[in-house]
Amino acid sequence: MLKTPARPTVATHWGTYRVRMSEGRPAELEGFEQDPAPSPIARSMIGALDDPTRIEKPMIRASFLEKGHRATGAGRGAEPFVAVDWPEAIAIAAGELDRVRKEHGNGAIFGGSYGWASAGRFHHAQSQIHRFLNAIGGYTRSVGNYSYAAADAIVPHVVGDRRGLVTDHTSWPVIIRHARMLVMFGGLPLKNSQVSSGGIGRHILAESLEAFAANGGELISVTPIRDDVEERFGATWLPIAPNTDTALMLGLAHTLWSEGLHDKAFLARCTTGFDKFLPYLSGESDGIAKTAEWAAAICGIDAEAIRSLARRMAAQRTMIMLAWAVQRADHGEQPCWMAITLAAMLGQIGLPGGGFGIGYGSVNGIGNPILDLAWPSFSQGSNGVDDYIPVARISDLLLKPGEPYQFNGQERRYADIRLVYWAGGNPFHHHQDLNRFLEAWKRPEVTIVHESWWNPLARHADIVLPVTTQLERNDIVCSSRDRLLAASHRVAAPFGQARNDYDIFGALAAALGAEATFTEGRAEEAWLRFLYETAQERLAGLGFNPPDFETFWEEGALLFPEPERQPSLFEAFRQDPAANALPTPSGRIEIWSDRIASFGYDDCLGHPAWLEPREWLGAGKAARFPLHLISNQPKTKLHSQYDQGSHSRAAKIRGREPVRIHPADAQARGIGDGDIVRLFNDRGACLAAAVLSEAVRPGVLQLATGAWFDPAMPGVSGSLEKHGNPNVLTHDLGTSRLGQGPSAQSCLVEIERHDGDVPPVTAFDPPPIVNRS
Ligand SMILES: Nc1nc2c(c(=O)[nH]1)N[C@H]1C(S)=C(S)[C@@H](COP(=O)(O)OP(=O)(O)OC[C@H]3O[C@@H](n4cnc5c(=O)[nH]c(N)nc54)[C@H](O)[C@@H]3O)O[C@H]1N2
Ligand SMILES: Nc1nc2c(c(=O)[nH]1)N[C@H]1C(S)=C(S)[C@@H](COP(=O)(O)OP(=O)(O)OC[C@H]3O[C@@H](n4cnc5c(=O)[nH]c(N)nc54)[C@H](O)[C@@H]3O)O[C@H]1N2
Ligand SMILES: [Mo]
Repeated sequence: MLKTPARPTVATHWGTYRVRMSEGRPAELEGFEQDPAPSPIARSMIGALDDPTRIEKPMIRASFLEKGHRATGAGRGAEPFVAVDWPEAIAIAAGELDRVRKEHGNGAIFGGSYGWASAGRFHHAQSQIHRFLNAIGGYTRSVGNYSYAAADAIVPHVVGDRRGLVTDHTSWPVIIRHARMLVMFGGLPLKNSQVSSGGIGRHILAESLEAFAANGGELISVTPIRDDVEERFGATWLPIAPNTDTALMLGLAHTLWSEGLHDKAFLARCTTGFDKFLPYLSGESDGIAKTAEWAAAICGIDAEAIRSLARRMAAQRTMIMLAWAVQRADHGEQPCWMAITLAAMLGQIGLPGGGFGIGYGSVNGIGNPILDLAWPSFSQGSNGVDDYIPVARISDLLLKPGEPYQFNGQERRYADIRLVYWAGGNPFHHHQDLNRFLEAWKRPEVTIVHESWWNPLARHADIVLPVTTQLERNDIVCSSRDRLLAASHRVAAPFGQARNDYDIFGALAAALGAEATFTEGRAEEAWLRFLYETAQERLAGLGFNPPDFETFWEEGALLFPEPERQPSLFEAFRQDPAANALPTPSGRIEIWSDRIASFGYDDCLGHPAWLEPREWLGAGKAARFPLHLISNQPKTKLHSQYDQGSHSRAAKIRGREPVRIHPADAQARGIGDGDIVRLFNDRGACLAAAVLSEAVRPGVLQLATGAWFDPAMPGVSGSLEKHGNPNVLTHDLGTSRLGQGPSAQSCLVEIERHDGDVPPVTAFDPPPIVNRS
């Protein structure tokens, strides 16, 4: 077995740490010496190794153990569990997988298993589960993500691929040197740049913003929440009404056009369709000129401020940045398309520090200068089923088998799912309208889950298989958004009977006759050596000389230098649009798209447009639910991970998630600071603790995601959620038929003081565990 060095390293989604050991146990995770801003999220990790929420043994829901898949799904989340030994758990799970694939075909297994799991190339739960399910014949999968699904659909129609969204962002060093102004829709919150999927060498956002500001650069933060940019960076705050960014951008575009400030030469050379967009902008086609006044009435920002901003954007090198949150809303495709259109009108796309970029403040890695190399990964094999859903259509999938739906120009039908297998994600965290999801989750015959903790997903499963945490196994960490190659050392023995995902899938594969395909005869160490050697070879191709595996394992972390060449986004295209044509139908940036127009969608037209969200402050529904709820990412954890940990719990108020409210809105409702409040709408209700704050725009509430779902009546859809999980309030409608992305940020609610009895939070109490009857 691989030896853990005396000074071990742990590499996580929130950064790299050196472990101070004491008497053979981890005592503290200390920030990596090359990281200027280590994240405190890691503080929760050691205490959670053996806290009361840990799952000790394989567990089966009581009635499922008795009746198998004939047990009603209605008991999920409400029933006690029975502990079983590993051989029995593997036999039951393998038996169900085999039955379902034989009776209904592999397409009846849903293995999308969306979620962040843990950093690490080998113990990557998504790769593990997909490789396993592929080895036994395949599964219905999910495509896209909750982060930027709408952008992922629209951006490739506009620029041909995912440049500026997923890859090729202009780097921070280039922005610092050349940009004079950043216009940031959704701000650049440091809280979010604590993390990046797959691992982090250095946290770069704070130092980049400092350097930009020190250079005299100007920051404009367009967001409903002031501290989306920290005060010390001196940004100007434009407190926009949520979900109205497209209207504001149209107002800016109208100003540019009406004052002749748009770059006609760039539009002619590098784009297509401005002529078809212009009648909409000018109002010639619909009688509504998208003037600054028109925009002001929608977005709540003064018309003169809009005009002045447009002029300043045209007068200097300006980068338009869009947080992913802005598109996680009804018609989330539109602000992406309109941001690119606005950048095209400014004519700075392809120039250093100009143009646009999506996601700069959303995770640490966007704008990080990376190496031109593909890091190795654990192969998933190939899927014998080619059916899929857009990831956020999970409730529809389970509730509407066989029904048709639209997705990006296709008519598709939902599969008939009998078995759901989840490892490395938490849909009771990530999905919208959890009361609806709870009903959907009762539908399949079998649900199998790998978890380390009794979180809401584990509590709602039939078969719960306990897995190791990152501190309990060895791994290799490298991310496509960083220059880090790190070891993550095993610093603790597995808790109870917890096993690695790999070993669980290996045992299942053996039971189902697929062991050789799944393991290729390798155990953990052999896989790590194989992955390292692949990385070594590719790094050698770039002229680096990484050490042998033993030295690497001892040192723990290698951080490679920034590449010298850092081209700006679309630099080559701008220089020669014919030779470096974009992979769009026209070869250019498409301000009008024939292809999208041909779909005939009224929720995504042939050009970017202001399409009213179903829920926003201007909607009729605001008469009953007058506040716009922003459920953004939590500062003290990653999603629901480590909500039970010390760092997350320290930020709760009387055990509940804080909800920020403007003092005027609080006063109108008799709500005081620290009061327990009830947020509600037609879909559900939750309790939270009020924090009065002028950092939120009037009319807006902010309740971060991540509190473990804690219904007053377990298993009963619609009961009061006690802990502060905003997804009992959000709606479960796709952004549009084009993107079908999650639209959590379009959500109207009302809030009231909760007088009387306050039910205790029970999210961190494990479910009842009983003896076999
Ligand atoms: N209202 C609202 N909802 C949202 C969002 C929002 O902005 N607003 N944001 C959305 C976004 S962008 C995202 S990405 C999602 C995030 O949703 P998820 O990624 O599903 O959330 P996590 O809490 O990270 O879930 C990961 C789970 O994997 C488990 N895990 C960790 N390591 C391992 C492992 O090695 N093996 C196994 N088997 N399990 C492991 C953890 O315990 C945890 O339960 O939430 C979405 N939901
Ligand atoms: N600490 C921590 N960091 C994280 C995560 C986490 O769970 N914890 N999750 C990671 C993941 S998976 C992702 S996808 C990213 C998500 O990154 P984002 O989606 O960018 O993050 P959010 O915090 O949801 O939103 C950022 C800000 O956008 C603003 N905003 C919301 N709606 C609107 C709008 O309509 N218009 C405008 N102009 N602004 C709006 C809100 O004020 C919010 O604070 O974060 C990542 N970073
Ligand atoms: Mo995300």
